[in-house]
Amino acid sequence: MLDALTEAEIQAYQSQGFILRRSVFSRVEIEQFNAAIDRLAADVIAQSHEGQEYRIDGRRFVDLDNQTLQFEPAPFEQDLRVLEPAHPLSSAVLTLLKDTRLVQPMQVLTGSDHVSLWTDKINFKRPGGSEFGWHQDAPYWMHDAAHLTQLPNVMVTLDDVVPGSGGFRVVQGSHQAGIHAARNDGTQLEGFYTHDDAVDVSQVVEFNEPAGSAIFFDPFLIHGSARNESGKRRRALIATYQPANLPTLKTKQVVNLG
Ligand SMILES: O=C(O)CCC(=O)C(=O)O
Repeated sequence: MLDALTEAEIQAYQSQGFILRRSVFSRVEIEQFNAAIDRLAADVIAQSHEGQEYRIDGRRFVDLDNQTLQFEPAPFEQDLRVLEPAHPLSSAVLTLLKDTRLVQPMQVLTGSDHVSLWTDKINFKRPGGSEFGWHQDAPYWMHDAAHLTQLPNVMVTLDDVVPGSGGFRVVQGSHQAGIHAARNDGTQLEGFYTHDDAVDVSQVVEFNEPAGSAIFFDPFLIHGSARNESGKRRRALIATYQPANLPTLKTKQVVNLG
């Protein structure tokens, strides 16, 4: 169990709600992965006219088979912001999700000898790409999952993240207070975003880490990121694991990972 979590990491996860492992994947591994997901993005964008388009809070979405494509707001409405789930379309994604460097920590965090996939997505965050408002994942999933506490996430950074490029941020310790108050600003998604008053800014941690780093985080942890003000992309994979033999969020297929 070379990649399993140490006692200190498990304690940090419990108290702060996250664990950072820097440079878990090599530059060569990440370059190959990025080439695959860039091809994937080009393919789904080319097919997106076949899907069902709709708008939420003015932003463009397309449902294409089992995938949801979320586009950037104007002026980048032709550019993909998020693709979820990515694994059915990409063997590179599935291979990464099965890697022991992710699976072994997830066996510990789910409290299960074997794990399966709940959901996965690629965030593309182009230069000028939009922010992710403060939110917790648990409220999104509470109507689909009875095992909310066994849905740990991991973000794998796919580009070097530097200040200004919209690094992933968390509010450490915020997972301990259950579901926090939601925004009430009249938007369609207000119920899914955390109210500003519930965000203790003194506890914010931002991850400006090299490509290939892994941030494991609790499904109740408040997280988000700022707009990408840099001239470079800030891509990331976010995947959520669960105990083995359970169906995924979107396709309802069982995807056992190890
Ligand atoms: O990519 C990010 O910076 C945050 C993403 C996120 O929180 C999400 O996709 O739910």
